[in-house]
Amino acid sequence: MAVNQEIAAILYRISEMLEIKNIKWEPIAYSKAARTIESLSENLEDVYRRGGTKALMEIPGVGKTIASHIEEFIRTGKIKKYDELKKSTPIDIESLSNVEGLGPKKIMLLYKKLKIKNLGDLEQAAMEGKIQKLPGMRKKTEENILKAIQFTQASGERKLIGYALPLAREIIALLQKQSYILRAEIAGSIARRKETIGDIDILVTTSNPKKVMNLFTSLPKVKRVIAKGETKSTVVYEDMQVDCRVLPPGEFGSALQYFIGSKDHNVAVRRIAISKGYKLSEYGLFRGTKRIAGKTEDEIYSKLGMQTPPPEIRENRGEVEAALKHELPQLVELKDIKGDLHMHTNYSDAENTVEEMVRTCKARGYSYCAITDHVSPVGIANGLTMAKLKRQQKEIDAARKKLNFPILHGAEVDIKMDGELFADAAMLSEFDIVLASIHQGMQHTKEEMTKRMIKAMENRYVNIICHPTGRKINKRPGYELDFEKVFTAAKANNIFLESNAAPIRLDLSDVNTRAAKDAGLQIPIGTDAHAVNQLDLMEYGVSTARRAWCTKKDILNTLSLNELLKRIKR
Ligand code: DGT
Ligand code: CA
Ligand code: CA
Ligand code: ZN
Repeated sequence: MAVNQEIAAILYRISEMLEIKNIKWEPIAYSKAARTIESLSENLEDVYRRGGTKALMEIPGVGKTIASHIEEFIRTGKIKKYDELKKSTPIDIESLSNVEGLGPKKIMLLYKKLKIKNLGDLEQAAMEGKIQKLPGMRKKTEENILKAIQFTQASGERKLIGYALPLAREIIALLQKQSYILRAEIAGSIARRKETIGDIDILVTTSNPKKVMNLFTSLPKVKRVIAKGETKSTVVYEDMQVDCRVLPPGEFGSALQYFIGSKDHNVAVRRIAISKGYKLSEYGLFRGTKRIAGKTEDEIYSKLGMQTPPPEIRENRGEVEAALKHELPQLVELKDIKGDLHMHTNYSDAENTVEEMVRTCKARGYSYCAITDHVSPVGIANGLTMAKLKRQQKEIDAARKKLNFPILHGAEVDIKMDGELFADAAMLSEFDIVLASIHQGMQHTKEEMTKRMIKAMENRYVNIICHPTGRKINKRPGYELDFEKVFTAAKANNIFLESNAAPIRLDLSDVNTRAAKDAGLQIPIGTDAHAVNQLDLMEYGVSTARRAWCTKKDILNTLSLNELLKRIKR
């Protein structure tokens, strides 16, 4: 979705929720602004970059409050008011308004008369013929609702790993609390840490399958039970479909091997099994009818003469061959990361102070960090000016002493259309480390974008290019680059290409990270944290690096501070 459409959709939802709360006037203001924005020809991000909230307020129907919501969305990808309203509204408006033909008026009616809060309630009421009896509803409305529910459920897009993994862990924790559950593990694409997830797969061994199925289908966040069987059930948990399978302990390893996937990996492994006279399935590794392995994955891979590949690389991209030769790489781990090189504070567009960010880095066990606030065209993202920079220097110095922790004073500087930076040498020379990013003007050709990026790399103050392709997963593909040229220029100028750990970006992607590594580049992983809790996103950067076959030495910020400083010197 383009940003205008995304913002308009949220404003509509705010309007609907306010209306359901019986609030006067405000809903009209929100829906009016949403309508204008929907049909606006200029991109809101561009409007904002051109003239900040002032320019936004020139859009008809956009006042101070809505302009500040738009600003918030552009900076953080969220609108707090929306999240708060969602929390305080008993009705799942988001899903209900996705049903064609249901507007706020009808949703409110359904809630008042039939206590309908979510899609499950709606479907039930429609099937029982209760909806056609309401004023203004007809038999046809009811039929349409049932059809629309089916479509809504079928067309749900893939979710970001950053959304899916915490949900999966939450379910595992709830299952593991039960004494009758011996093991509960995540399988499927989440185990492989793919950037997007279709559905969550969970495997369980238990002394009591029936109890597990009852528990799983009645977990607090289950919105709908799609199927409930003796050993397999499927539910919609929050906004995700989840499969849960119960297995006997003797098959747990073979089931894990099968359901972790990927399908392509499994096909290749099964071929190895056949070539050795075995048969491999989710039920075990068999010679004839005799099961010779199945309890653990290691047992199976070892009988096949293979190492067990870490789930992140099971994509049939060479791991099967390497495992047969016992030449799998020792992949980088979260504990190898010595510091985070990309984070923001309240000096630009983030929430926390320098001290709060640094304290959290220290508590994570890092041995250094870099504070990298925005230097952007005037007024945008509230970036650093020379005066602010000087103040920040003092504050960072004080934090270094107070917390006894090494802090690199860095900046994230915008790359202009012509490849020049939005900061001059006088400013750039003040920093210990300089990150450069493209945040605007991404609609140019591959050649132009490549040229622009290489120009920025040639700037002698730059060390790291952030989120190099500018993609946002499920939102925009990012611009194209001639990677061969970019890698060559990076090496020639001692520039590093970031692997941005924010789940919406994961940029470089796994595939591009692997290409960069193969070209001989070391990769810095940065969280781009805009609040202390986002420093936790490091794990997604690490899993992407693992999917790219990176070892510890392939990752720049596994170096000690001294080594790092030597390494980035230009
Ligand atoms: P997703 O859910 O689309 O993000 O991706 P996965 O990989 O989790 O796929 P899913 O949930 O359909 O199936 C889980 C795993 O089960 C998959 O990674 C491999 C295995 N699997 C599923 N269907 C097949 C199949 O037809 N053949 C083989 N060999 N394995 C399969
Ligand atoms: Ca799955
Ligand atoms: Ca599945
Ligand atoms: Zn940033």
